[in-house]
Amino acid sequence: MTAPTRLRAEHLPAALGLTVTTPRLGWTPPAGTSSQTAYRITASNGWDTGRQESAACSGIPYTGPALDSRSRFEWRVRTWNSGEDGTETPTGWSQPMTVELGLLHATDWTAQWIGADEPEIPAAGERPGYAFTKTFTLDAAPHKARAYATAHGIYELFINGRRVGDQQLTPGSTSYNTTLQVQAYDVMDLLVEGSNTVRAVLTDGWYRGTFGYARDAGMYGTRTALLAQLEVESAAGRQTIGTDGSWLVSATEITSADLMAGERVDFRMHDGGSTLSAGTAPGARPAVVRPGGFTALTGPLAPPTRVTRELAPVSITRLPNGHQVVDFGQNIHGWVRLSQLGAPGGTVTLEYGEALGPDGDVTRDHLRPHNFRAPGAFLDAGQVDTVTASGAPGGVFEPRHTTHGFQYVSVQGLATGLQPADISACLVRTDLERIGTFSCSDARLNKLHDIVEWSFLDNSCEVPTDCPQREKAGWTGDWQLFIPTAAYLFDVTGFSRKWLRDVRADQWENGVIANISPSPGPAATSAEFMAFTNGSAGWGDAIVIVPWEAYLATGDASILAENWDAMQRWLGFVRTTAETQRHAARAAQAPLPAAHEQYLWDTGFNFGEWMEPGGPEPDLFAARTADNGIVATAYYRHTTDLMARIARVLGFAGEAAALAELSANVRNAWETEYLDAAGQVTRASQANCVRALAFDLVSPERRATVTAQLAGLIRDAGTHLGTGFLSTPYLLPVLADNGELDLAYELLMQDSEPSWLAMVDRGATTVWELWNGIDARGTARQSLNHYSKGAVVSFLHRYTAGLRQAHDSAGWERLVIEPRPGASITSATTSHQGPRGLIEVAWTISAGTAPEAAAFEGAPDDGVLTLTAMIPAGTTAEVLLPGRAAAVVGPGHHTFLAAPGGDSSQPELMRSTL
Ligand code: RAM
Repeated sequence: MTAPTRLRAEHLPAALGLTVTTPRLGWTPPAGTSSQTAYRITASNGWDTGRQESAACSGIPYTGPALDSRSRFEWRVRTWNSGEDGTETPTGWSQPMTVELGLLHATDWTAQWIGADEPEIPAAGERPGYAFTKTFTLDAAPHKARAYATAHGIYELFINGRRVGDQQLTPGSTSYNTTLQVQAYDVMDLLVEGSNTVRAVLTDGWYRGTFGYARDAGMYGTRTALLAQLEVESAAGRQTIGTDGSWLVSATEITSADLMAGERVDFRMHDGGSTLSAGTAPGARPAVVRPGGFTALTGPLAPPTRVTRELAPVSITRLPNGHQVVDFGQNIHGWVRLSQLGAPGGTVTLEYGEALGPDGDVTRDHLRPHNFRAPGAFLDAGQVDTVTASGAPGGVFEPRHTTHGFQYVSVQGLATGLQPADISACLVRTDLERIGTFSCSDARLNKLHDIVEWSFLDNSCEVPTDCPQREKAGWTGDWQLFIPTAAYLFDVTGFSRKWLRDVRADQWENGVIANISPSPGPAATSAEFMAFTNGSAGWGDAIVIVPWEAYLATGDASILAENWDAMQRWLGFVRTTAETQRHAARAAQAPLPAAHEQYLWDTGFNFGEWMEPGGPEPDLFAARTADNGIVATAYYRHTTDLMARIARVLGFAGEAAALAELSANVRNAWETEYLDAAGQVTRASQANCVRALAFDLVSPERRATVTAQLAGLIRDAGTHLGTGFLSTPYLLPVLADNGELDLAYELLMQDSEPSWLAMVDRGATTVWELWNGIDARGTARQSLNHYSKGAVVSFLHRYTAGLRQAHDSAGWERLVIEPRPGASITSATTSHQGPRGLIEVAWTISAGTAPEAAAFEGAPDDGVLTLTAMIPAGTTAEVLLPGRAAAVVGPGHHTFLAAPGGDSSQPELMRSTL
């Protein structure tokens, strides 16, 4: 019997340690049903909703007995669905999902914050890991045991020599001043009656290690600390073992660990604590109890970080200098696992990089940031680990307290020849579920899709990052550009909610959204630009665009509600800036402002389009006073337009009307200021034309002129794109939507620089920050792993394969299926696991002689397009095929035939089954 599947609590597939007392539940209706008419939830704690007449399958608030710390229940759901003939049938009960709460109150903690006494703290990047150990006795075998742990730093927990859980980089990255995640673990299987040893290893991590472009250290504090509490239930009652002054602190084999610099391990210092079941380490001393708060502690909102994949080397090359260069064939984020450690006492160095220099060895030169403390100089790129073997058999090096972005590792100081089985690359990332796929008949486009996915896999560790090596930072602009693409391919709901919580926490008093979240605020960073560049159009607007996209993906309006206040404060900053400031150049031209100027945002720092191909090196200091009004005002329009729609969703009718009016005024101001009498964009660039069309900045009658201008600029550039960060995602869609589909495909298939396929042809395995990240001479420039330009693959999903949501649909309730074939592509297929179930679209074009074509009356010479679509329960799809009237279909499998350039009045619906 069918049953609902994919049960979720707070959008999470596993819910241990939640700290919300009314978790919202959801499920996916069974395939093969047309719509849900009612549901019933029952739970192990007696909660029973009874039959609820409702089509809702997500966002169902828990309404059972009050939940408190440690509360646990298993819930199941069954639904009633209407079948093909309209009759109602019940489903079976779903598999159960367990929800368990963590510790909700400060008073739940008997544990104390502890740390190591550090009479002298080594320089940042040189700081060792500490072990905290406690041996205790359990009077009886446990029947339930939980560990709750967090840290100021990065911790790993071991019980009786076995690692607790498979999460990495715990407690994860958040804005620590306001939010610190606590992990809850089921540790029953690790404990025994009698003597047990719990041990934690603690390093600097994001809390006090170096981090980001400027390599600042100590951003959240100068002392690391651990908080852990074990709660064990047995026949002897409940026993709690919490961190306190009775724990012992000792040195570890980690002689230094830093997220940017790398990790050094000397296995001769290994005290056995992670593998011995009992005993205290030599040189151990009592831990120091630190004052530490409990208010920032919280459970998970996002899935945890794990090693989700391992890659074997594709080649190992020994260079004349003895270095062995391992190529994993793929740019990846994480670390290596190395089991060939060399002679006892000898040190092996691992240098990680994305590119090779002319000597065939790893180069990190292109990843070195400017040193703002010494203008003209550069900082070290970091990413170097060392390991010293002890000679004990079975030693494995896996630096779990740092991460790197790399395709290659130069292994130095190892006399033995490395074999492929000796080393692998571990992908470390938030364990996001894949929910979308795409492929088509063109191998290079499939490769492009693949490298874009990899860039996201590599930049989704804890927060959406700009790049996994040089900065690893949660840049707002990058995520607002890429979330529509990411949300199609992966479930990024919890991941985005977690990040938005930091974005809100990091918002400035005046409404400015910090460029990077999590971040401790500009006062904690040394580089001047880290302060004045905040508040840029296209970056700050992430507070509006990201919740909006997460809402569209899920239909969960609470994501909008959570961020509404922060959106308003951001808009307040933009609006005040626009209304009270005029750009100096404008003021010099005319002392009195024209009426429309109150709607122009043309002052303050703006990144502008950022990284246009062939453009000058970005000058942040010049951008401080430059007039970027044409970009910033466009975002002012876009943000007010989205906020008007958001207000409508939230039921704020008055605000919606006011925002729509403001948005219309900004739009008119943009048109007045930035279009000339002939209707051309005055600051002619592809980016500005794209925005004019994408953000609806020009009157309908002027769109054709701007489209022609954009097409002209593209042709003038030899049919090459000329866009940078902000407008690249919109480039092909606006062409396709404005009658230039063929030109969109010409750009997509262009393979000379700048283009996406030039990256593919030059061997990219991830998307580059610069269009010429590897230039024609083969030299690497800047990061080779920035996903933003990869947002183009949304075009493949939405236009090539032809699956998108209807304009005002959220949660994939109403679909539009409209394949827009081009570029000699003969087939495409895409799938998306939406909140209501799996959506699949596939089409092929077969020649006029193929059987499908023969069956198709009047089969034209250019073949027949066969489209199949699977539509989940509770969903409708409008099917638009070339030259045919729209057809609306509901749940089920459908097959259509059409002529790619046909002119019949109806799509031929061949088959439909539920
Ligand atoms: C770079 C980052 C990021 C971008 C900013 C403006 O340093 O890598 O991608 O958003 O600059």
